[in-house]
Amino acid sequence: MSASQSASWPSGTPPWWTTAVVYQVYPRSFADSDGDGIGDLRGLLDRLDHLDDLGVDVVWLSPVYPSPQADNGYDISDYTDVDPVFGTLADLDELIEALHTRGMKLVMDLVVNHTSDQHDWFAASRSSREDPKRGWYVWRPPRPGTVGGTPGAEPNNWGSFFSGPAWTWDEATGEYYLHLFSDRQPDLDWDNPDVRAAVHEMMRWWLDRGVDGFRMDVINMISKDPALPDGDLRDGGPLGDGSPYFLCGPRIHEHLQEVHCEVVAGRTGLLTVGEMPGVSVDEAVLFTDPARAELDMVFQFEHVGVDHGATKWDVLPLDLRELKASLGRWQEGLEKTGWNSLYWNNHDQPRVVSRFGDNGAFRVRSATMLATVLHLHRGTPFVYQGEELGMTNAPFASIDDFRDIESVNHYAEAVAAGGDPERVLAAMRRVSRDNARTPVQWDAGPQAGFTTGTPWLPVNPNCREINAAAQRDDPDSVFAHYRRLIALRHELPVVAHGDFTMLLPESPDVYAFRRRLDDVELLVLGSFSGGRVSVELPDASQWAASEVLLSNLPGGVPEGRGLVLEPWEARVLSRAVGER
Ligand code: TEU
Repeated sequence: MSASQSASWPSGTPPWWTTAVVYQVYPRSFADSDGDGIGDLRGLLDRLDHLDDLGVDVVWLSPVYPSPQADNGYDISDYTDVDPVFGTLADLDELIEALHTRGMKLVMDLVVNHTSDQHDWFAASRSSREDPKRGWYVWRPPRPGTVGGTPGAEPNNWGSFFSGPAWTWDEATGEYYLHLFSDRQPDLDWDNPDVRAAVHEMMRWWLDRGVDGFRMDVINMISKDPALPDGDLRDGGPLGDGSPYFLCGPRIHEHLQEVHCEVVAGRTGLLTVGEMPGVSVDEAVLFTDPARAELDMVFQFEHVGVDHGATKWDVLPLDLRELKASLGRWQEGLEKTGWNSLYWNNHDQPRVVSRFGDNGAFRVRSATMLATVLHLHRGTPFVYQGEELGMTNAPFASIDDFRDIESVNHYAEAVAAGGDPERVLAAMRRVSRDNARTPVQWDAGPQAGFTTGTPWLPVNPNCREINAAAQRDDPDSVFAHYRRLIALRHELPVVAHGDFTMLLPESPDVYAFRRRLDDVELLVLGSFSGGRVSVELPDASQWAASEVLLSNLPGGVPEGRGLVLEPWEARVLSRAVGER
């Protein structure tokens, strides 16, 4: 039985987003129209042809709301406006209109696990213990028997994601507030019905304005175990891991069903995506089961953790078998119920061609191979700006070149703890989020055509070779290959809806799988090797007369080649099979 027959969609037909491709814009680094060195909405408006040419269906816009920018906009101080650095609400209205005219949709980033410490809600909440908004955030007294503000007096031992404790002492009111991220990002208390009502109202306000959905930031962290217990100690230090008490917490499904009911139900054509670090396949099935009315899809993290040691800063070499085991498990787990999102990159991940490919001699080949493997899975692919050009990690020279709060805090903490600065930096060059955030490389001119001013984060010097202008009309470019992959998903039902079977799970250098829908079968092969490899498939002879649907070799696969792959080659074969 094929997956399209087995998957259960309430209406009987798969939703529109099962054949869609999403493109993520990180506005700060996309295109700058006014020369202040920071990308903006008018810059994006000027570049919509690029997205149109690529053929994507949806734009996910990282936060453009007013923000002190402690975490580049993931610290919001006003949910219903646009930060002047990015433009105005009128620009945003124009963007919605322009995208809709071109047949694309706009999905906003929704950051409601926390606000900025500069949000009016938090200003009120911290003003006094009696303020009506005190209970909108998570305030707690010091640990019994300790003196507030002294080390170890925090209400529990949780560490924050951005180094240091997850609690900050407020001298004026004599309590601590919780922040899973930086101290500039206090967590909202979702147990408080007024908080939930305010969030629902704000979401409706955006939908009424014309946006088409939300990507929900760390949404599986909004429900905490009310006892806030200590976590197991991390790395032998004083801080504990609170994740068992805040990931997919006790009321998470209830809260998301309420969001669906209060905000989404009754509207059509929307997309809701939950970003969920640490989510399991079983939880993801619950979140995305259409019958439960929670979310359309989740952004999971398992496959981007395969090269992490004890922390993300301990970088391990890629073991392809683990990557396949992980993605294969998710394909299988969400085959009958629910839906996967597919991604290699976003604004938090290093560039995939530098991470899992070869960003030297085989940059184009390995970038197109990685794209092929990902886009031929079942799920909704997400392309992060610059990925479609094969952009690489950046050559950061010293700590002064980094801007990201996570990286900057990590360096300070690791070096203070006695770490060798050069080793700390070496890891940061590989995994820092700033790798994803260098400006988009539009052309070979000054500042890569990103800005007429000084960019907030330096342009990668490889922009002279790697840029959009050089690729747009080149049929062998990374850009052209992404365009073909996106078109394939739109044109071939087997790509969107076919079932998925992983092949050769034990091969250390070949990624191979089959897709099948009705009488069409695809074989997808990707080489993760810099040498030639032979693919040992038991049914190899059956593919001898098949059609080459897609190849990343200039000129295509040579006649009579057989199942031997060139370095970093990707090949998609198609054949007709008897109806099952
Ligand atoms: O990220 C969630 C998250 O947990 C991680 O990806 C985190 O950014 C970090 O890389 C862990 O090492 C989301 C946003 O995508 C991120 O940009 C924000 O900084 C974070 O939430 C807080 O809003």
